Amino acid sequence: ITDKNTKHKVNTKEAFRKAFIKKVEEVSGEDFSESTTRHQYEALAELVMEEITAEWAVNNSRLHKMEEKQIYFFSIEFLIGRLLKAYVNNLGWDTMVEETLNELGVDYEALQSEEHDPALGNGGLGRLMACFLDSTAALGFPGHGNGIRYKYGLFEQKIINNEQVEVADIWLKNGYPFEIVKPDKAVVVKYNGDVRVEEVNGKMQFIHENYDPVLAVPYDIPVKGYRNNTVNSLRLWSAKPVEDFDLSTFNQGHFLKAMQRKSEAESISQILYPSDHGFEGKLLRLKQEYFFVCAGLKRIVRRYKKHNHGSMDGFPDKICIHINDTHPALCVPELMRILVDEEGYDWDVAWDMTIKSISFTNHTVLPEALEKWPIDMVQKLLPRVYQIIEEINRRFINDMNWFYPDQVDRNYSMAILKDGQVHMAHLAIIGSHSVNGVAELHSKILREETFRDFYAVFPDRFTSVTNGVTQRRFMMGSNPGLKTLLDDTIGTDWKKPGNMCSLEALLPYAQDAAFCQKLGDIKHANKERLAKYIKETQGIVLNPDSIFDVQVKRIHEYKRQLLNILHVILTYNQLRSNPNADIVPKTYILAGKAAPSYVYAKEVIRLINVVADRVNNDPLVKDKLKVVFVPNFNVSVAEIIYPAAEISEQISTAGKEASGTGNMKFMMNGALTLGTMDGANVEIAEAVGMDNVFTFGLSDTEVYNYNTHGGYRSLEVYESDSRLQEILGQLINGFFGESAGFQMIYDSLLLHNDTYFVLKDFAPYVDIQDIASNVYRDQKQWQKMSTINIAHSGIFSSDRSIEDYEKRVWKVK
Ligand code: 26Y
Repeated sequence: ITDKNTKHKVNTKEAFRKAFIKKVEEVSGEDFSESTTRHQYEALAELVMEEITAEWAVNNSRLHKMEEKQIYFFSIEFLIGRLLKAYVNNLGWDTMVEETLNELGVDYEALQSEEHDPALGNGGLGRLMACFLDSTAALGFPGHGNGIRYKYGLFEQKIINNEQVEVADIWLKNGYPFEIVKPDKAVVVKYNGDVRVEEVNGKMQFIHENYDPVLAVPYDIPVKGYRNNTVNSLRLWSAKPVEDFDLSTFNQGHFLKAMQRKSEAESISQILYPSDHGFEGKLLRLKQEYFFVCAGLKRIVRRYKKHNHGSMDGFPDKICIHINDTHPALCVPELMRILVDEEGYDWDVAWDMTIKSISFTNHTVLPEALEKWPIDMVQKLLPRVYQIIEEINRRFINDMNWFYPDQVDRNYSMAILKDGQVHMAHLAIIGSHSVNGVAELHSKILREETFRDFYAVFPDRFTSVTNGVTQRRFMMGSNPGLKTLLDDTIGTDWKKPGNMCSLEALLPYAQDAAFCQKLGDIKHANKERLAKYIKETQGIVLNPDSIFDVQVKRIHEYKRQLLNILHVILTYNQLRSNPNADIVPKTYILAGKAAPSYVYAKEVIRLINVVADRVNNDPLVKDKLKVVFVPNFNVSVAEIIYPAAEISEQISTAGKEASGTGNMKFMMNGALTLGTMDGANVEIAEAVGMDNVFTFGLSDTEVYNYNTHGGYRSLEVYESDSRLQEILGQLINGFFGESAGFQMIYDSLLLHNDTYFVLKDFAPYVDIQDIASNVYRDQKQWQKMSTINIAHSGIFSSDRSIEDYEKRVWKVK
């Protein structure tokens, strides 16, 4: 299992069995026969950690020598999911563990469920980082995460009376076995105060004084590569007061002040902001952003200097600082501050080093998600960093006016500081050598619309890297049936990191009846598994012979869960007027959280649940139509849902979804995409061919043209479609129960001109749904299409994304 010459203890089944029993008895203080699932989980987690930390130490000392270029992902979110099974699999322990636990009568699934799924991210952006960490380690690159150890992750979602209710996520309540706290590596982060200027030996010195110090304490989580000896790190910072006080020496006044200071400090890493596309501009959030930027850079610089004779020369050749959206954009002025103020470099040299070190990925073009901080807030909280931003801005505008004297207006529109705000995207672009979007279409929109002026000035800076997801978690791990079928059919090489494209060897089997039958059987078993989960958690009984049509993602207007549910209502209306209609039975599964302050999205959740209630309890529709809203969508729930899906709903308004990554997870599990030509759907369609996806709706150009010419008239669409008249009427006429009017949704579609083109795309959506259902009647055809999708899913592995970043951006090799 692992190299016999290392200090690893557990490398045979017999050794594992003994070690496991012993460990269970140690953690429980009881005989093995008395142990609970919790103790068994803790024991296995400890064994895994012992094995990994031994390798980790070897890795770290190799890394400390700084021979290879290191990548650091700075991200305000890392949505890692449960780790125990991933560690077991990556160690190559899976068979050994499964067999042994089975022999001991231990339920491995129940044991895994003891792990609280850490929800340290909102959705796509945070989950992408977790996939990237997995792939970076799998490919053997030294790459590490740097973020925040939130005490409370994303809220737990409950559905009560059809509405979303948020419950605090206390993920640390039973402790977390996969982190190691390193108090000796804590650093101080400074907020507020004044900057005093002093001249020392003819050089200006900027001294930050009277500041409020906060201690940043690192917690490291190992990132184990797939069956190799790479162990990288995810470092999450926790905020603490600088000094814990001695109670006895404090009088009453001081005590309260000290307590207040303590809780102010700790508040920084208290909670993850639960909004994934709406910028709020809260001071605490700005503190968070500087917190992990400052702490992370400090440690990286300290380690670099230690192994480079105290010098920062050559830093950009050995270190890549990759910033995940603009939340860590303060890396730019902070690295400048370190180089200029602390290391004494001239501004121009420092600027060159900074740009060479930093690269930036944008994850959304929605205007409401663009970060713009009030200047006075930044200036007060981060006085020296702000001065540096001012200087970066001044020089940038100067240069621009020098090179483009006739374009003063454009130059000013690109400023970092304007309209009383700090424009974080501008700071990130100006301070990086590489700017990328996350799918081809998205990158094109960045170049041609969102950042058009920057593209004109820095064409070489812009690139594109299409997202990817880790097949090790989202296919091999969550769909073992499929993994085994693929192994048996084309051999096991496709599982090697970076080698997923060899799944194309599957293509001939698309025509193979026996293979297709097996693929269908595996899907059916996965559907039964999901049905069982839903029965147990929600009491709803599903028909596993119906089509499982799934839309799971954050709830947002642009993702158009509303379009989906309007179509469900249409089907329901059709069945009510003709209960014997010859339709293919269908189960609609939706899930996702809404930001707590996003009232409209919460109304959509309520609508879905109200419709589900009505439909599922109507004997008229019997087995033909079911609607389920699965509460609390998170990584663990996702792992049960994707393998069971047959239709993957990816129906965002074209031009709005930067990439999507759920679309890729569905595809590699054999679901067929039903979607708009948006984000990475375009590349999925390209990969499998238009015959093997169901596409519909406006193109991004059509949407753009409507929007630049005053929108479209949703009322006209409504007036010409009697189906819509009936459905929208039902939203407000009490059809779904008196207390359940949906005036807000109704108004958005008809009075406020339907910003996201729901009505415009309704008819084509209904048509493509019908086409998909008809194809499903021909199971051979369906399994053939499914096989072709799996065969072409290799390019959507995050291994491929990481290799692209390596070649286009970091150039590690
Ligand atoms: C500034 C704040 C309100 C904010 C917080 C979170 C802004 C944006 C975000 C998150 C954005 C996000 O998750 N974007 C998603 O990134 C995925 C990974 O690249 C994409 O697949 C997905 O299309 C995109 O919506």
